[in-house]
Amino acid sequence: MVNETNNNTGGFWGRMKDGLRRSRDRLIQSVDTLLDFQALDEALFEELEALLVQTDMGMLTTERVLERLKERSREQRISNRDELFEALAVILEAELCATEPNRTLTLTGDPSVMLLVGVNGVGKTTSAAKLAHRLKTSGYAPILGAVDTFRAAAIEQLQIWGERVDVDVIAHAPGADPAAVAFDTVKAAVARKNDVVLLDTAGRLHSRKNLMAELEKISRVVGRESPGAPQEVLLVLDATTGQNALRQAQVFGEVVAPTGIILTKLDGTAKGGITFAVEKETGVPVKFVGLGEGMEDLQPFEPAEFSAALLGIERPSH
Ligand SMILES: Nc1nc2c(ncn2[C@@H]2O[C@H](COP(=O)(O)OP(=O)(O)O)[C@@H](O)[C@H]2O)c(=O)[nH]1
Ligand SMILES: [Mg+2]
Repeated sequence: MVNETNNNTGGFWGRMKDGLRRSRDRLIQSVDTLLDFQALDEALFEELEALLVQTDMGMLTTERVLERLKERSREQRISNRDELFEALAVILEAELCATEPNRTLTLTGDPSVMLLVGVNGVGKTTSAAKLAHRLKTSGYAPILGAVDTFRAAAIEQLQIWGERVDVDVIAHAPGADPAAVAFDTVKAAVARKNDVVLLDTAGRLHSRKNLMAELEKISRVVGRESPGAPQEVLLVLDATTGQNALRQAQVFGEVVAPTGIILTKLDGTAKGGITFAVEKETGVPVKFVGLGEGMEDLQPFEPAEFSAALLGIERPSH
């Protein structure tokens, strides 16, 4: 299944650990020095606060998390660095699970139609292809639609990916009506017995009104061809853009109703904390994360693995 927990992701999540390394190493030194004196004092928590804020976690979340860590360090008499970081990872995980977000993809449609939306360059096309690959590997029969008809290069890019992951791509000429491509892709899916339709949309944010009209038309047209479609509207956000990603989430949240977020480019960024802020501000669950440019580099979001990787530690066994 697509969202099932894979315990073999150490290497994958490991790619996230580099981004924060320098500040974490500095923190670890401070922790060790302070622990020599057997005291978890204010200065240490201030450094931890700076570290978490630096990940773009947001002030409110950071403060709440550190309050809990203080409580726990008193209760459990935390006396070494590993215990402290493990306790913090467990608190971060709990923070991401507090509202019990539904992170699974809806795959019950006939076919299930998924729209990938987001501004230019965030990784929509790449994520559509990676998701197609992932679904195919899990036994589904996906098909891709080149709904971004704005540039010829965008269509070609998806076609090249389609060949690479061995998934059919439905495309029209550049400049064609995006909704017509969406419609044809769903029709092709029905005819070819594809059970998942992945639509790679354009990312122009020329105006909210136009974007809304275009995405509404696409939704209406695919809904006519397949009842209940689109089952998913996946908002793609680039983690390296920090606060900008947050703003994009807000804008798109006003235009469409995203059912999930794909957070890309978490490899090598120190801004992974944006995950917390994005979920808090939008109420939309992060369903997948991108940690590289290859076809395998998209994984279901796993709060425990993610929280540990953000702190650069192995996943605590609890
Ligand atoms: N490092 C890294 N690069 C990514 C990731 N996802 C996408 N990219 C790169 O980001 C660039 C833009 O991606 P693209 O899919 O064309 O974005 P789009 O304009 O939203 O369709 C490409 O060079 C991708 O290879 C990721 O998870 N990690
Ligand atoms: Mg694209």
